[in-house]
Amino acid sequence: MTTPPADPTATPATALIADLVTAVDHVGIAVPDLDAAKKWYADNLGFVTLHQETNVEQGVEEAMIGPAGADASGAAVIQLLAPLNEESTIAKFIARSGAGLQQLAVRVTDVDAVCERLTGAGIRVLYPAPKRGTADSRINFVHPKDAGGVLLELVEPAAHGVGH
Ligand code: KFV
Repeated sequence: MTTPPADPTATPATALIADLVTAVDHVGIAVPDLDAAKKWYADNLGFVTLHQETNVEQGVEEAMIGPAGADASGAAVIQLLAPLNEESTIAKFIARSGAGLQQLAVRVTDVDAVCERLTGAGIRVLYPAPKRGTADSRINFVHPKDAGGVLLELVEPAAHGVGH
């Protein structure tokens, strides 16, 4: 069964940030060994590495993986997150919960406006101003305690990128 593309004009205008959210961008998985995780997804799902970088501020070596072409189409992908050091939020996460799903990220058109609206509604975002994310995106996070137990990332892609 195929699902028809969503009609943006059909989105209820009453939702807090509905007009600013365009897609599920990625799910982030905390992994202790990036190369081993990439190999597992390549060997079993045929996923390729679409992008890889080190983000020192976030304490991660990360790889965006998915079906070939997922980056061009803007489809949701998987972000493998390995800790750079013991102080990394990913190291803390793995120590507490083990490897596994660490975050869900949604793509937004204006992360500043999103954060302003969320904060105004009493929903905690982690940073007073967005930080640099994957491929020069601008990111912030909703605290997991204010998002049903899920760390929710808000991603505004760089102007030169499709998504991710
Ligand atoms: N998911 C769900 N619950 C979580 C959680 C997570 N990822 N991390 C922490 N918690 C829960 C935790 O179990 C605890 O619950 C509570 O939140 C506070 O934990 O019922 P409990 O036991 O009280 P803390 O404060 O001990 O946790 P801590 O690890 O110190 O901080 C949590 C948090 C969310 C503030 C921290 O992980 C954070 O600042 N995360 C945002 C940055 C991040 O995750 N960076 C790595 C990914 S970089 C990335 O995604 C990039 C670069 N990108 O572009 O996409």
